[in-house]
Amino acid sequence: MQILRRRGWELPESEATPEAVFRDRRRLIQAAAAGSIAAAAWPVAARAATPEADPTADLYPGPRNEAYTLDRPLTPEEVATTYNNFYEFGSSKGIWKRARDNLRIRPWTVHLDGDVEKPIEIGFDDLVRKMGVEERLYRHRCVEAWAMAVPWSGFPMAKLVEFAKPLAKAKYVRMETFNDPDMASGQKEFWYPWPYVEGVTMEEATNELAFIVTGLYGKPVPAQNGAPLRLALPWKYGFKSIKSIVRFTFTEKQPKSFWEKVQGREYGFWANVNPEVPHRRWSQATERMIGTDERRKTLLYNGYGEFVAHLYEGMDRRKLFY
Ligand SMILES: Nc1nc2c(c(=O)[nH]1)N[C@H]1C(S)=C(S)[C@@H](COP(=O)(O)O)O[C@H]1N2
Ligand SMILES: [Mo]
Repeated sequence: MQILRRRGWELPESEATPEAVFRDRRRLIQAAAAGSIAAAAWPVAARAATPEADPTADLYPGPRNEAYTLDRPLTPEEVATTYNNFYEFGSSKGIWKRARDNLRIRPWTVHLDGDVEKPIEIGFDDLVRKMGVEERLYRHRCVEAWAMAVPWSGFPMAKLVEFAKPLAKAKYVRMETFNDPDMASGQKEFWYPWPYVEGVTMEEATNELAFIVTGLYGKPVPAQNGAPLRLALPWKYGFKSIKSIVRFTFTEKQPKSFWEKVQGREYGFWANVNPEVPHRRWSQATERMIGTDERRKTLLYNGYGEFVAHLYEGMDRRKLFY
């Protein structure tokens, strides 16, 4: 039984907008049947996600994990779901419709392989039910100096690592996005080294902050934000948070990421947020909250030092931050 809880981004009851109608399934179906909701009148966020059709929709919203708090207001849902980086669907920020209309997420098989006791293939719906979901409020900081604060849902990456049963020799987790140029036209751009790849150390993967995202704003995560499962590493630049993952490979070798292959002098393996180390094209001193003109000072480790600073003690400071 799902208990309806009021959340910060939900509209007050008094605003009888199409959004409010959308949230009431029965009324929506009746209204649609009666032809009283024109598709164009649907709010952006409602069109961006179709929880009704999703067999895991009953899992959301999961219980909020209160250990992670924000220092700023949440980014509105219609902003976070319409301003995206997802190069598989194009290099502009406005690819959300293209992702929504083309990304097919069922069936979706997740592979866990490499240095593991035994390789596992599991369907996404089975995996998310096995892992369960909770909700966390996290900041997200893109290297292009924009930021957002959103309620992700999902499960700790540590739980997935435990399920995969890696061998002691595994030092890294390499992750891969789907590769399907017919579905994702950006992947026809042959100068990019598809598929998108990212990697973390085992210590990072099992740090409590590393989070496998399956939901956003109390619903299954929309296509454009990396459905059906993506990573959230809030202390690192956004490009580390790989979307639409199909494979987790445990390995002794440090993985070479998509952006490292594109431009190794601009994008490194560690990519920890640091306001003092500028990127070649963007100062990292401040950030703009998307949907606003507000600029904020960027924090070391994006403000998550208490959770992660110990992972990097004694390491070359400069190398860690690009
Ligand atoms: N597969 C894939 N994952 C990706 C990207 C991408 O282009 N492809 N972009 C990254 C970048 S640069 C950022 S900032 C975030 C953006 O996530 P959002 O669209 O949910 O804000 O996704 C990251 N993960
Ligand atoms: Mo980014």
